[in-house]
Amino acid sequence: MSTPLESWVEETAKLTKPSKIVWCDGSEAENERLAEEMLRDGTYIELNRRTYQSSYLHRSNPNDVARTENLTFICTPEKADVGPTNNWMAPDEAKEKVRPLFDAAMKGRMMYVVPYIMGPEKSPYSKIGVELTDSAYVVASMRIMSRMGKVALERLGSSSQFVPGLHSLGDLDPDRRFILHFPEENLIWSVGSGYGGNALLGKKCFALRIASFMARKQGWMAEHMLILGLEDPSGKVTYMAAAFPSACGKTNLAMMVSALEEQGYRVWTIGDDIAWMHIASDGTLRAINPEAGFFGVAPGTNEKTNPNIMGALHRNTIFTNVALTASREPWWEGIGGPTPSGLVNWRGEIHNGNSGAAAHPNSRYTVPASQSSSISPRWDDPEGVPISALIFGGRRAHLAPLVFESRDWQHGVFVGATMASETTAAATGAVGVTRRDPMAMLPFCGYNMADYFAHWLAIGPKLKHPPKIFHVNWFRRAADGKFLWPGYGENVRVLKWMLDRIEGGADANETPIGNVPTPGSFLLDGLNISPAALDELLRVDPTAWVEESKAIGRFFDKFGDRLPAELRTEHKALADRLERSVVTVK
Ligand code: SAT
Ligand code: MN
Repeated sequence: MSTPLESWVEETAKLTKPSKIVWCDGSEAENERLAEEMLRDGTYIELNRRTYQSSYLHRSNPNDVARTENLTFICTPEKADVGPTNNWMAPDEAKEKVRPLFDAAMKGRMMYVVPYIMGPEKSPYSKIGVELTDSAYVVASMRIMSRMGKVALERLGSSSQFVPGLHSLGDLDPDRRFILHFPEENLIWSVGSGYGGNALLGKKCFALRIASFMARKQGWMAEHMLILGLEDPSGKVTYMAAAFPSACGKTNLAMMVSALEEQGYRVWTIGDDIAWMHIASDGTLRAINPEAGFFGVAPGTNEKTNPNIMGALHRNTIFTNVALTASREPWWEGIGGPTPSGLVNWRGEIHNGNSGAAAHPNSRYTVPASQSSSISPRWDDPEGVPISALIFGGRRAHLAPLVFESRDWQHGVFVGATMASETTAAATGAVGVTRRDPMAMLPFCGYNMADYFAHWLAIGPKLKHPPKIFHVNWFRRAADGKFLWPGYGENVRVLKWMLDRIEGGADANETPIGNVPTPGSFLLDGLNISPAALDELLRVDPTAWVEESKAIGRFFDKFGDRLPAELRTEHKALADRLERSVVTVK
């Protein structure tokens, strides 16, 4: 008798008609064999073997360089179940429409069976997925990003408890590109893209969209959050999770080399993109990183912004859409130093300065997490780490102060639900437009966001010590357009302020939006920042916030009656506090 997995593989092969089915074991030998094949067919480009061992460059189709949110659908019987922020198709209609695109799609190609675990191998919180794909690049990427192969197959056994994900490159035509989620069946279908979150189905599709749906039913949380540990001078480590939209610095924050290392503050990395958090029996919120690697944005990464990752990228790394130097090393804008001559751009053309950036703005590295020297000794702890702070944030050139603390859990959920950020190159579409991105989950929540807010509200009271909730903005600009805050390793000063708040120290001023640090409550040793810049960073402008509050009201209106009443209450309280404060200022 065949197992549920075997039956599904067989059934899929009948539809997609591959020339061969390859069951992946995740071994070194298999990885080397695939690399050789990809070097032969041009999927991989060899890098300098001496300086970038077992590392490769991949160039994706120029029409396929970022997630495509407009082609991403949640397929549930009722449209109302996906809410106003998701694209919807009815499951039957979606299958009818997209099944023909899979018909014989793998003719002349391999179909790889890729079993994988999201989460530490032995964690009770981990889950199994299986991706069927015709892309060897996806197989090699999944091997870095998850616990892939034999370990997963052994854990699965003959069980039907896995998330099936069917992926085909199709013909890479955006008109025939669909990323479909069927949360009621735990099923994923993706066709027409070989890039990132569209194609590595364990990441956004499973670990966020499908998992968020599961998490609501099962009483846990699947969040778009990095996880870090902040070590204090006594050696105690406090764990924090932070949600920022894609390409807003989660990776750099999680891997930061602390500017306060001499004072005994150090940052340890658990994860850089996704957190699965459970209410543990001791009443703490416990987080695991479901991933095993980092799929990070390359441009802007250098020895100063992220020395830990720079050290990690010299082996076992796949680079996607970066530029190539004459000595066959990867290169991108903001890597540091002058632009070398003889560069080949991400499209494979000689870089001449007229053809835009040499590396695509959303070019990436895919690297095993264990290779970063910042990796926490507890990064694959099966029980996860207890979370003491949750941090929301985004890119706001104006308005949001460097940091503020919410009053309590309910207010914190309001702060997360009303987050906004300027868009980046991580998704197709305009860049730099401010959009509301609740909990950084706008493109990743697998159900109605109003219900997601209700789920958040319900979690807090179930925790013995709910984490404190903060909001940060590293991206505030002065009147001359320059960033006010140096960011990167200096962000540890903000984390330290949070730690002090958790432990009952550090002063704050109450403002209409929350508690903002007093300038004196920051440890500023060794940082050259003017008192005026610090004042501006911490300033809350009630008049500007009145406008923000109106925009929040319009955003909330989208959800109609489904929006939890608590959030309306919080919004009203904010509006009242702002009104009082505008009157006082006048
Ligand atoms: O979704 S991707 O995995 O392509 C990257 C991101 O947007 O975080
Ligand atoms: Mn992300």
